[in-house]
Amino acid sequence: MSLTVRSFLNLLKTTPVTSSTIRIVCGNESADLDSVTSAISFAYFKFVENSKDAQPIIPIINIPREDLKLRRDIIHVLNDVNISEDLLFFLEDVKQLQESNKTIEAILVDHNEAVNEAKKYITKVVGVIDHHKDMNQYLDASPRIIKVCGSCTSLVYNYFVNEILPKDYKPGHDVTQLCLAAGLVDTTNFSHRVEQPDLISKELYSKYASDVDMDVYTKVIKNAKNDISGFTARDLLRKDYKQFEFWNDKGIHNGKLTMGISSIVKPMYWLYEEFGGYKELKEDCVRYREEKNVDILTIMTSFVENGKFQRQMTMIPSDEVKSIAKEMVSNITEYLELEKSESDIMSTTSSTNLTDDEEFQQYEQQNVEASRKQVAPSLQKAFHDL
Ligand SMILES: [Mn+2]
Repeated sequence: MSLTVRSFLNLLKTTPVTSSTIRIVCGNESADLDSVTSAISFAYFKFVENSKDAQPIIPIINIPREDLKLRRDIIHVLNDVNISEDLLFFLEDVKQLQESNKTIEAILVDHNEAVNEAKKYITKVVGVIDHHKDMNQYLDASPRIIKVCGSCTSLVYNYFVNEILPKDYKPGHDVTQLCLAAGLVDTTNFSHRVEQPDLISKELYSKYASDVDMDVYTKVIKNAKNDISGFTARDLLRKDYKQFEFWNDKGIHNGKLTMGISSIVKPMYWLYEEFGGYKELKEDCVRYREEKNVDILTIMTSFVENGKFQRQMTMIPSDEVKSIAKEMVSNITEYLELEKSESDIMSTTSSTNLTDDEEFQQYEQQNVEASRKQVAPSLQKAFHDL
């Protein structure tokens, strides 16, 4: 019988770290299902490839342990393959390793440039597997696989199963299910953003986890992801959050602007209603923007309404960058097909008599194909081109 992912993680937890150099594999800071399962499966496959390594690679979830509970889809999928939270490693664990003077070499999955907190702990990036825009970093990393496709797990799974591991190797059901789960969610059961690597992995998944009903499992995971009952506004803002630094050569705002982008799976009017009205939600957003110490907090909502997939983009800039935010929006209006949206705001009762200062910069984003993966680089360009 092959080694289970659970027993691999258990082994990591019970093996003391003795070497002075330690290797981690780390997903991106949104810590979505793709990032988490890419990191775990990479570490697992690497151990299968060479179990004699004195110090196996440790998979890191790029958030504080406390924040995992906000990701019910991930908890659900991990639970399906018998992995509990106590077997996982988080930002605190990397911090601890760094504080004990370890050299930390990292493989990045589901992103190709280390940023923010994780960046502080990583000594050197030695490998990259990702499906985001290539930032042209770590050109000597090995592997260095960056390909456009729906799910990063497709790249990880194909790399090990088709290239690295022996021809007669049969991946276990649990590691297959982990990668498949992310593939299903990222491509809506292989119907959106599907590229060649996703199709190749789909073939393999059908072979090594043939009992999983892909359609049903997609729905189960999406339901778990959309279950945000009991969450506060702050919980929702930090549930799927990424932070960016934008640059401007002309020295506008001292040449630098920081932006946090929260992806949320409910429309803005739902948020107004759920969290006490327009003004109250705005206060929560401003507080979160201040907590993260960014110039602009942007909320990207995506949801299905009247059978139609829709997106909205809302900016909450600090007073200092309010006009910069407006200019950036006008730069990307055409690409994202933005339309100023008033209806939601005005239909909520507590929103009457808003002064201009209290107004949200809320837009309907008609270009629904553009997710944060595309929107963030376009905002960078908009700031750069000011
Ligand atoms: Mn991804």
